[in-house]
Amino acid sequence: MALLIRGGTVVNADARKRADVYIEGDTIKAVGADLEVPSGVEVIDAGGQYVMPGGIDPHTHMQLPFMGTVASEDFFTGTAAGLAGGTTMIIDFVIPAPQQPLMEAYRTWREWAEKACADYSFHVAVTWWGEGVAEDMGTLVTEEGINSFKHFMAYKGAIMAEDEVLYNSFCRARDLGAIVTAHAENGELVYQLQKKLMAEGQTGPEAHPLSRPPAAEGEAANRAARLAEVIGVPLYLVHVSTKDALDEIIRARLAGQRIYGEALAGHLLIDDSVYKHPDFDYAAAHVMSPPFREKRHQDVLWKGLQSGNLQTTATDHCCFCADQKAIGRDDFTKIPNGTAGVEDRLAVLWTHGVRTGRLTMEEFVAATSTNAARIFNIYPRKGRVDVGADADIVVWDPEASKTISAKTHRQNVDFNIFEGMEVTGLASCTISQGKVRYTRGELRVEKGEGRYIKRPAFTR
Ligand code: URQ
Ligand code: ZN
Ligand code: ZN
Repeated sequence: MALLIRGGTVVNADARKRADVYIEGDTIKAVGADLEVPSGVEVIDAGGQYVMPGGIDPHTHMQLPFMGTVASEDFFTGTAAGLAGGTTMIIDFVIPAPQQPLMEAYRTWREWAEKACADYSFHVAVTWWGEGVAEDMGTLVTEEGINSFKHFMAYKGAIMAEDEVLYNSFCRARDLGAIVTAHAENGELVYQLQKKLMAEGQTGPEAHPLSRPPAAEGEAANRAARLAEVIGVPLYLVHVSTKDALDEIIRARLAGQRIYGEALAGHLLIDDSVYKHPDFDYAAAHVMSPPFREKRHQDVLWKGLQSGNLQTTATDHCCFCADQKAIGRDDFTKIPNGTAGVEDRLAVLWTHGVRTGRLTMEEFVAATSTNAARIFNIYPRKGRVDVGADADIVVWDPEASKTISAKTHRQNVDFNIFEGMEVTGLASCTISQGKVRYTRGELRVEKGEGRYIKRPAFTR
């Protein structure tokens, strides 16, 4: 199977150039102007379009069992929706229950992900410490190609990792040449504020952001950064949503610490006014953690991306339909946390990033693909349009536009946090493993075509 992408402008994180791209099998074989290729090769006309590395979403939760229910998007529908939006790889999360062997949970998630139609990998969460955890972490790194371990500092009574767990896991990850990642909110503070708000009769979704103030994120970001500094392990903070947390990253980076930050497309564009909406379903649909914030944080996050203090963008795609969100109708602490985004991330960031001048095209590529590949050690196999790289490519039509809506999206959820948003800049064709999987509105996917991508440990 061979493909020629003709007439486009190739955009990588470091440069752009007018070039054709020739693919054989699942690998890019040539990149250059006016390529001569064998006859009979399928040609994709990329004239007037950009040819970029397929998006990598480093933060998704397909079919996650969480807060008494299961996320409505599974690995097939979620990776298909990603392909429709130009994302060709996800990094999801194995989240063991406390006391559950990490390898047991890992095998379960691997089974679930078999149905994926695009490439995937996993961060493995360390939700407890004890007999076998260190050993399983070792097996995951040396045999399963896991090089990142997640820590939830929130969700007390469920998957929250206390400092002792953080300390032990961070040390073990360091010794294995792995990176640690963290959901940085002070879970005890959130738990106490939730109790206080409920006792005061504030039971609706409007209380959700009140229980998770920016200070709760800033404290945990500092604690995670300080632990990582003393222990000597690289740290990646997921869904950085506030100036408070970003300031901690900047402080640590200025001190020479190896620390990275991720911004969600939602946190860059949606503010906390959504929780004041009178309709429960609307407000509850936006309940995720950390919550959408006051507008002032959005400009800070955009500046974080522009300055390189935040390196990646993601979606934290974790879908719950209205009937699931209604579990928390009388108690906001029981509303399953999570929102969607895997299909819309690139179009939203192109429209509000590149078209506004906040990001150059190269910075867009870095933030949607290349930096995640670099940080999680799969670059340049992923995250670059170049000879020898995987043929995961998005042909991007900068003039195509649409209105985002749950009525038309491919995500398996009945709500879209970007509902009604006009976006300009869309994937016209998405290529995964050298095959056209999406073209001009048509998905050509089959369950099981996705590959599990191993990510090697970092050389010490
Ligand atoms: O915290 C996370 O990242 C998971 C449980 C998804 N939910 C959320 O609200 N972010
Ligand atoms: Zn989280
Ligand atoms: Zn998450």
